[in-house]
Amino acid sequence: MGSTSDWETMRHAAETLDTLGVAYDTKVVSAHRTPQRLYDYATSAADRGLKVIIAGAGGAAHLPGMAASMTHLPVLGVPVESKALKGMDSLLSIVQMPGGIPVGTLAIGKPGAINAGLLAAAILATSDDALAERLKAWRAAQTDGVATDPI
Ligand code: RP5
Repeated sequence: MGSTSDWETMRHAAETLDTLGVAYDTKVVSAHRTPQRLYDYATSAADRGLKVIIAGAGGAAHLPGMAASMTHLPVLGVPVESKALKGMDSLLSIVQMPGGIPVGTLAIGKPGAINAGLLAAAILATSDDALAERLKAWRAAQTDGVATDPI
C-alpha cells in the first residue's frame, strides 16, 4: 500500500487472506515518496516467491500500475477512498491502464480490498486444491448466511 493511512482499508484484504489461510506480507511502498522501494519490491517479487500482488493506493494512485510495469505477476489494484474526491481519482488512476500493462482493478475502499483478497485466493486456488476447497466453503457459508426474510 502507498501509505500507512491505507491500512484501514487494506487490512480487509489481509483479514480475508487470513480467513482463507493464505500467506502474505504487508508493506508500505509509495510510488511517489519511496520510488526506489517500489522498484526493489516489484522487480524482486517473483524471485521472492510472491504469486500475486495486491496494491492499494489513493489519490494519484500510481502504485498498482508502476508495480505491474515491473513484474509479470498478476497485480490487483485497490482504489483507496480519498478525502477530496471520494476515491474516484484513485479508481481512474488505477483502472485506466494503457493496453499492455494490466492491473485487475477492484471497487473503491473496503469492498475492493475484501474482493482483492478473494480474487487473489481464487487465482492461487487454480493450482492449490486445498485452497480451492477453503474458498468454496467460504462462499457456501456466505450463501448460507443470507437471510430470506428481512426481519
Ligand atoms: C497515496 O496518497 C497513498 O496511497 C494514500 O492513499 C494517499 C495519502 O497518503 P498520506 O498522505 O495519508 O500518507 O500515495
